[in-house]
Amino acid sequence: MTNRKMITAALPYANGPVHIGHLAGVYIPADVYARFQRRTGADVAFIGGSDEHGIPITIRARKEGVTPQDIVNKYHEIIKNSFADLGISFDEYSRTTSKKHYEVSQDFFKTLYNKNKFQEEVSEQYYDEQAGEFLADRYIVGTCPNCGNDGAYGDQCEKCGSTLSPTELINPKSMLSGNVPILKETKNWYLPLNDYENFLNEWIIEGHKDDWKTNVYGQVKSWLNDGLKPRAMTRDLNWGVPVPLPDAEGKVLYVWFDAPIGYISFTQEWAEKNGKNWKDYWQSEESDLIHFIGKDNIVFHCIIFPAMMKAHGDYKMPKNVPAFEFLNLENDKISTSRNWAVWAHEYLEDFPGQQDVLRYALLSSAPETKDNNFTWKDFQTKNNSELVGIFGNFINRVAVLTHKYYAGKIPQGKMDSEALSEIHKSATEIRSFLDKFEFRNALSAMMNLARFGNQYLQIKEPWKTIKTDETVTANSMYTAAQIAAALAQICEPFMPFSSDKLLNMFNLTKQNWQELETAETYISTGHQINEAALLFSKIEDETIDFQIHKLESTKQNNKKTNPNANPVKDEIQFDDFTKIDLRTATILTAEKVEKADKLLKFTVDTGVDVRTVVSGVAESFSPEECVGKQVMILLNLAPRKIRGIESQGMLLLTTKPDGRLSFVTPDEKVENGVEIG
Ligand code: B3M
Ligand code: ZN
Repeated sequence: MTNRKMITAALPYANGPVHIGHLAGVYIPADVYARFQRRTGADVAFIGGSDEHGIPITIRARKEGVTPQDIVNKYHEIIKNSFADLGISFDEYSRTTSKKHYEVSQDFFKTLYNKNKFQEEVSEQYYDEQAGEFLADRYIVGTCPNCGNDGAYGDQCEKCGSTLSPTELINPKSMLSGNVPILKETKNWYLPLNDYENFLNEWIIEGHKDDWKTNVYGQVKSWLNDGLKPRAMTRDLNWGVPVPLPDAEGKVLYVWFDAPIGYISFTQEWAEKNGKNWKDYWQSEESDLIHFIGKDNIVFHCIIFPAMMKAHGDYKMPKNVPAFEFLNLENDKISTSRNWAVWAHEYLEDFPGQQDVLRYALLSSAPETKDNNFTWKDFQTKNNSELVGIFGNFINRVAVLTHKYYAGKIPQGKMDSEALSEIHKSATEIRSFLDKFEFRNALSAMMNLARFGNQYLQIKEPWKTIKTDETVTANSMYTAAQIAAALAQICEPFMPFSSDKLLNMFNLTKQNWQELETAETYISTGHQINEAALLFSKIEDETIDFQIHKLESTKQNNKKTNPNANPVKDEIQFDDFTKIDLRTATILTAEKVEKADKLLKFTVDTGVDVRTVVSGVAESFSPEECVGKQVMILLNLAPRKIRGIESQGMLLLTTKPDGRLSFVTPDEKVENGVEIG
């Protein structure tokens, strides 16, 4: 195990905010790992950035009528701020539209080109005649030849995970115009992935059968068993890194060629700012390269990018690619397009100062080996019974009682040997689990120490023994303080904000991890602690109900065929409906209302009587247009004074697409006074 860690986290597409699925599946685990490695004293580069050339960006730009650069500028900032606010401690978070990235990715491409690693191929690509452009893989949708999924994309079927090329799709359609695309000749540069099969088999299938996660190993194995094919590393698109060749007008680097190189260019940006040599992290045997990704990115990080680096020749292969599965939300797949998500920035607005609650909840239900599920109820339970009830309760008792009995100074006492071994066990287990990328087990190992501390106090009851036996109490409180101080240290990778508060409360500085596994003391006798402060607060039912309601209205909105339709009002019973009296009626006279631009005063023949009704239609109709119209009236609405006129009832109106009002009318003349039901 080397002591230099080059840690990358998948570059989120800057076409929308990040959500809890991204956080659970990539960014929080990556951050836990980076923070932990720093605590072991490793030389860590934790690198991330926004992926700004993906097709999802041009799709969103097209939808919003702005440029792709407008989209990425907006979402790069939102994403970058969300990560910072959630304690995702990147050493560098950059973006693939940076000048440096263009230089590095073009240079990488030219190196492969000059080494004749590409095959130039003229092929037929799908071209949308109406849009006047070649179609990126993601712009072509059709039926997956493997599983029949109708929403498969030209490069990948998200349902069965298989990689596809556009011509394999059945009934392909252009996402730009909806038309059937034509095949048109064009030249691109292909990386013959098939040339790397032996290398990949030897490196991964032989070399990593024991230390790579089974979900990753299995996917790579099945791809290699199916045999690899040359893959175009350039595209006929207008948004991306231009291909640095004279005969490549109108072509850009394939997004999955340039994006992983972002890890390298961002490392170079970081290294230049910090007086480091980037090659120590990417081209040295002394460095472990670890890619944190979601399972839909396995092929790109275990096959395509390694093949690119192998072709280049100067790079070291990743030591591990601990891809996570997917997180569902309330038992439904998280979806940006359906807005079925808990957005990181919205969480931070709704739960200010509670970053660690989300980190803890997502880590405890991390989709490490299989898809998992996030529910708001579970989030509330994790906070109230574990963070408040166990962790926070224990810490608070230690701090409050230390102030109460010893004026905030750690008493002279004897360490309970079982407690000391519990601390060592927790720190050692966390290291062992994190070395294997087992985050849920590592989190439990941390929480088990808090549980032990809570039980220890429950058994020792210093609040009772203080009355009878000072020595016993001092021993208990000294031991409890050691446990609390150790927790302040070991919770940092998981809950950095709470760790900062605890280190401040106990007036401590960060210790090296190895020390935590063997130390005899974690806080010295006589050490003055600061004021006790609550770490976590109970989350009430109404707070959770609000979030659940928000999702419910999203669900309703998703069913809407007309996006502008307002949500359904609260349900009523049939008896409620029978109370209203709707009738046909005819407007006899119409006149403007003095000093009221929107109002007209009508006399209306309701079949039951002739009455006055005031209606807000003056901006949509002249009085003359209304006379003789047959309309529908709510007859038994209590009379209301409107601008001094008693209006008896209400005419039913609707709004036209241009915003003007129109009367709801029977589709042919009927008698006045006919009931509508
Ligand atoms: N932009 C994220 C995704 O496929 C993709 C990752 C790039 S990492 C180099 O959702
Ligand atoms: Zn499929």
